[in-house]
Amino acid sequence: TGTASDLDHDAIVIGAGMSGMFQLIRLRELGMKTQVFEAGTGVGGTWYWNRYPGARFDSESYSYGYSFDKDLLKEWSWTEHFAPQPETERYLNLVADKYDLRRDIRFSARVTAAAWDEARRGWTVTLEDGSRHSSRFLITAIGALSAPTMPNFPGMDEFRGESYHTALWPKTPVEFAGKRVAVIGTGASGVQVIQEVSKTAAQLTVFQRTPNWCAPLHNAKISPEEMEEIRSRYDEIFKRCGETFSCFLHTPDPRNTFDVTPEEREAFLEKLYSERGFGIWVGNFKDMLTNRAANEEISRFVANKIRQRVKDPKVAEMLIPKDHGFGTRRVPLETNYYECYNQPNVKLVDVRATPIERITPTGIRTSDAEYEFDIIIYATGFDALRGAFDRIDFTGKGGIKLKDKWADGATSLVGMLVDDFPNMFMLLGPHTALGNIPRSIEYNVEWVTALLRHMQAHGKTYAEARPEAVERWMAHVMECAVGLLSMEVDSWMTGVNRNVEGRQKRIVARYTGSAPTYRAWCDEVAAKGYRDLTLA
Ligand code: NA7
Repeated sequence: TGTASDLDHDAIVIGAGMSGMFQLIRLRELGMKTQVFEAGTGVGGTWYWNRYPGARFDSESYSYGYSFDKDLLKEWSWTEHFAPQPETERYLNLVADKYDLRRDIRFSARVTAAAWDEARRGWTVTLEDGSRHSSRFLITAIGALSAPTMPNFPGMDEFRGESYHTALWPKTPVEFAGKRVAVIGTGASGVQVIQEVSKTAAQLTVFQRTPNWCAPLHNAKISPEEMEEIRSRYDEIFKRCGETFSCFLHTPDPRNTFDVTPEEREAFLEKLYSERGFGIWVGNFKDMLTNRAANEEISRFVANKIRQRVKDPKVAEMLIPKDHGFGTRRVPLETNYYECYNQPNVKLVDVRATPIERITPTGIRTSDAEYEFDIIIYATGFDALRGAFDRIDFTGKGGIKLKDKWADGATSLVGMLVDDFPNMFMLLGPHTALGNIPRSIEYNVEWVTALLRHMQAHGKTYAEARPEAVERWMAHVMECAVGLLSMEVDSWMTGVNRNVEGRQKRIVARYTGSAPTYRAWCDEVAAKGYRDLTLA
């Protein structure tokens, strides 16, 4: 086994988003010489790349920020209940300044490969520029929704106007006034960008394949007085996020849909629809996402809201999902999204009825029409959860490729380790708890840090998940997904992306248990002295 002196660094972290930044802070506290590689030119990850107009949280801002630093909580003020992207990017830059993080981050440094080096007991990481860097530990902080995907329409390169993917948005402002704009995709990103572009574009045409069930965000400004009041409740806020199912301020109502009278039910749904944030999705009756009849109740309720909000009944029906129930895919939160379709400058095209045939030099051709555009916006999403892993050539013990190991779906121990990939820790790997993501990030960083501290204390330099522990964990992951209506629907949450080879079939792609259950499992691995890992 090599000594650390054979290696350039104690740890290499891939990515300088929320998880990479916090991990760097903790690694420094462990006294580890750390190098972070970041593909972008600045910190922020998701909030660096997704700078499209309208990008914002739909977790309450004060439940989303870092909780580990009390001074930071005192110092920073959110100005809206759901902060827009520029504010979050500013916040993350403030954190980078405060902790002087940039001196250990190399920007414009895209990692292309990482290989386990048995002889040196470490990792060799290759960058796009061909340079190689070695470390004892490798920590992936590469995000769960960070590998953007484009459709495969013929002619995409020939378009003479401007075209952008929402997650690869340029830093220079894009002007829509007087322009004819197309948006392809109506997921959470599409819904946000449509709301914004519709305000100024001369003509906005939305190409929709699958409508999603959207619900009102009810965003509002936070006054300085209100921010003081929120600040005084931070302990309570983060305690609550630690107890709820998916780390949001909202958590399922203990009642079942049919425990109450129809009047009570209607009143409860009305209340949720009128309240801020994800309550209607994750704070609804507890059987809403498992009981078909219950799901039909909420779907009917939201469908009627859409009918009330969209003037043209034909357009309203196009916007109402028919092939999946409310909440079985990610619910985009919106501000006047449905009302956009009442504007004379906004047109909705159903590409199931009239598929896009090609992108032309001047616009888009569908099976029945030719459209001219100045700008095409691809809001076509991500190769979620593991796409970012596939874009790096990870080689583990004995030359095994991560991509091959995961050919039938990712496997892991608590989403953070993979057998055959020693000393590699994934902060947002497949099967970590999702939901309000920074809460999971903080937990995972602390867990990895505690493991490293344990290794330091016991003089260990090697950690690998035991295959039988991976098997036990994966059985739990599979079991959690049984009976969920969301498992019957194509979405990034079930690992389906029709634009990507090998992502056509539904799988249990993510952890669907509760965050407290997830944490209890991870805590137990630690409490039992990491017996689920081979430490050497
Ligand atoms: P999503 O939710 O994956 O949405 C992508 C959208 O793009 C969705 O409406 C797709 O339709 C559509 N799409 C993708 N490819 C095509 C083609 N070829 N033709 C037409 N339409 C297409 O990504 P988002 O960025 O909105 O959100 C991802 C997550 O990030 C979100 O859940 C948040 O948690 C943050 P489809 O539904 O596949 O028919």
